[in-house]
Amino acid sequence: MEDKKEKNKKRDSDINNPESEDNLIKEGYVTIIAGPCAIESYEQLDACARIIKELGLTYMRGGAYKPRTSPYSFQGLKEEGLKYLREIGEKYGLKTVTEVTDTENVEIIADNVDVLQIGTRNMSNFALLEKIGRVAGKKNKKVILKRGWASSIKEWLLAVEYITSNTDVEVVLCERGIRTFETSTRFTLDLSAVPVIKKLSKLPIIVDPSHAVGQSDLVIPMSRAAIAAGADGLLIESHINPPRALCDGQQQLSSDELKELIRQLKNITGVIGKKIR
Ligand SMILES: [Mn+2]
Repeated sequence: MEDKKEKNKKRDSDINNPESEDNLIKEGYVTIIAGPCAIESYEQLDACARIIKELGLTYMRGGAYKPRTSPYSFQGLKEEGLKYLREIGEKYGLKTVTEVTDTENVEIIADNVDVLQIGTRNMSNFALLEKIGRVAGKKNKKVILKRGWASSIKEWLLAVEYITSNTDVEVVLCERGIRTFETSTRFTLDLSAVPVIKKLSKLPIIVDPSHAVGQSDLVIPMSRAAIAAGADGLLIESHINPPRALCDGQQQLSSDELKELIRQLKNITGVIGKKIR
């Protein structure tokens, strides 16, 4: 572990180079990545992007390939969704994040977005992690690695090594809740992971409260807590019309709720000496 800490330390100094606008995580900033669970149409994503830009944010998320628990659920617009994400990202000057679900779609996703996200179901898919590391390194893309919902922090940090084994690529961890006996939230958001990761490694860590709690009214308080705990950013699901969303409607913030979230977070970031981007 010691060698890796040194390696991550070195990488961290590159990542936090305040001169670089290209970094997903910047020192002194909280990076808020907002956007819909799934890209449903050009118009839907365009309307989401307009709000995100108005709020002064830098990154937009949107799912094109959707790994769903049920094979009968909406599976995403796939290549068509990637095209919308790229076009709308360019239109508004927003950087883009989407999930990679399979070794088959790594290249096409890397050709269309800025950040490749690895979901909770794939944290232990080591062939996929290695391929994403290789492709992201070659094409100069960033990687978000979500924690497996039944994975320990040690297993999570070891998964990073599969991504970085053959390449030097910016990896950002994302805590998204773990499975416990508690049923009043979708998962249990393990916010202690934030300071633990800060203690064990030099990797940046963001928090996804949306999938952790699974209910939109709990997203704002847990977002506040995540930032106060030292998270470098948030991954937030937001939708122009959550009740009509094709997936995860109950946990996506409406445009007004997203605005309220940013307003409240500015109070916290002001106190801890950071800015929102
Ligand atoms: Mn979702």
